[in-house]
Amino acid sequence: MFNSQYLNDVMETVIRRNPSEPEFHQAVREVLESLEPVIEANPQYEKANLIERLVEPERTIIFRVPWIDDNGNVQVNRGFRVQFNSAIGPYKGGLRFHPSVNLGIIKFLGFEQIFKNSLTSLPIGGGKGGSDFDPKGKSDNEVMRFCQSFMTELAKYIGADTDVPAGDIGVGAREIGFLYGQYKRLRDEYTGVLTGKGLTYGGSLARKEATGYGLCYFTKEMLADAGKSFEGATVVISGSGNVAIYACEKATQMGARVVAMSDSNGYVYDKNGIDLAAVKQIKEVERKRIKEYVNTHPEAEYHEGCANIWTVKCDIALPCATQNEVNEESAKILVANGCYCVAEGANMPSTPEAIATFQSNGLLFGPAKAANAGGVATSALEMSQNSMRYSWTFEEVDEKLCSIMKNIYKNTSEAAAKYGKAGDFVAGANIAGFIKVAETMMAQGVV
Ligand code: NDP
Ligand code: 2IT
Repeated sequence: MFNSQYLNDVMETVIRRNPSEPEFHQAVREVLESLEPVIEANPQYEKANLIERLVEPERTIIFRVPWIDDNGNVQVNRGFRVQFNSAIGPYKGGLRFHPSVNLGIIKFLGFEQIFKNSLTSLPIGGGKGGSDFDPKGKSDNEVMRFCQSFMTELAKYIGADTDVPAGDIGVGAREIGFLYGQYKRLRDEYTGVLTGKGLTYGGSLARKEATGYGLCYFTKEMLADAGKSFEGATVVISGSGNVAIYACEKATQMGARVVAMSDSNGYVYDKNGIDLAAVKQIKEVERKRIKEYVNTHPEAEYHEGCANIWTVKCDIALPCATQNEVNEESAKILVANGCYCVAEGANMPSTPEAIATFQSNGLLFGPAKAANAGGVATSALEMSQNSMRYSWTFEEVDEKLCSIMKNIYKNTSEAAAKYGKAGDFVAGANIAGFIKVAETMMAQGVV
């Protein structure tokens, strides 16, 4: 329940109009809670029914994706693209291929993307898409046939100035390559319609590293404000995909010791510090399970059950796997073990109860919208380079990423303080992200 009747009404409408979408409700509720003081201070937003417009996607596309597997059988998946908000730029956001994907998950991701993209200060609107296709265990040819079928429909709705998808869970360089190849073939256009592209066909240096690196740049700022740093800290990172790997790389470069990483089956604990080259070999090259790590590192331990990674004692926790992977129980264990900082690489990895536990115990808490915005920010830099038909060096992109993350921390922290919630970066990120979108929507009229 909110103090504002208007926000209560909007929340009720969201639940009524979007039944069976608990993740979407969760993402909306968190943002509306943060916005209470903003709505109170700006009655023009309620008058223009701005919030009810904000929670309704501009366009939702759902489509059949038929493809033929290696045994000649016809398979059918469901494809989604939610074009949530284009106030400040073309829809921008990743594609997720995972069996758990459904409309509610894509909507929560697309909704959060609006505020995250606004926080980057770059001109990108919010969108998200994906499919319940599971790339795991599929051959490269099956993945290619799926991607070609998916893009055959999606191509009708996207474009370099309309909607620019990228990767997310299950969509990496291989998938982006197949998707791009099919788009180019269908449209006969060589444009920056996707980001995360390969370096030989318009990709940006440092995009692969950007989300994980950006997470560490943001966390470094947050720690510094509290007189702390990564130097000598023990870090636990969940996941072992794109975000987790490059978070591990940067945290290690910054002097931390990352002692645990996971996948959806379990986690590895290496008290000597994770050997990232081994993880890259297992996950990026061989596409195998994290438990393989102990075959080459007998001193490390493998434990079944990914949620138990939060029982590993650490100073800093970086959840980089998936939504709601840290619940209240895990949060309490982290607190009891002396963890003093949690920053989210994944989208919405902490449940509302977990966030409340972190904040009430005085931990530094960096919410996803701010902390993982480096990936999409670098995607926007890829779009700039594509428009210029030019590419910056790794160092140039990395430097821009670093300054964007510093700026996000500053704006988040200042917005929280301005609305009487100093140190509450959840409120700060939601408010700072919202203001730019809200002012733009007001300026553009009822659309
Ligand atoms: P990847 O597919 O590269 O890696 C995902 C990792 O998370 C894998 O280790 C995977 O394990 C694990 N994982 C996935 N689902 C679950 C689950 N249900 N339970 C436990 N572990 C799980 O994806 P990314 O690294 O790109 O994405 C990770 C998170 O970061 C997501 O929340 C994504 O939305 C977010 N994100 C990604 C960005 C990007 O640029 N890629 C940008 C911003 C946020 P397994 O192999 O067993 O499935
Ligand atoms: O959640 C995210 O911000 C992403 N998956 C990256 C999106 C993008 O367009 O680069």
